[in-house]
Amino acid sequence: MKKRLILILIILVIASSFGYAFFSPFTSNEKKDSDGDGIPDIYEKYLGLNPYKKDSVEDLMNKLKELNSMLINGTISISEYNKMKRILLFYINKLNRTWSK
Ligand SMILES: [Ca+2]
Ligand SMILES: [Ca+2]
Repeated sequence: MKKRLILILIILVIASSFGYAFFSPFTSNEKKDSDGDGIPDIYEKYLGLNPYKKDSVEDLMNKLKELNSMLINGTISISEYNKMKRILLFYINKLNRTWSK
């Protein structure tokens, strides 16, 4: 009786870890980095970068400048700007750290 309960528990744990892999937003899809520049494809698409061409810190800085002028021109909302800026700064930081190693 106890053995059966343990078996059911084990099956539940395995099933839920599979479920996690299927439904988690942080799956391989999110981490997929086609050009290997350290920025996942989904963020590149979101930021308007090319997911199949390596981007450098300079490219990201240029994107940031572009966003700044978009904000001034009113072609981007402040919340969208903040979201994109946060992602850009994160990857500028990350690439800087990778390069200085
Ligand atoms: Ca990339
Ligand atoms: Ca890229």
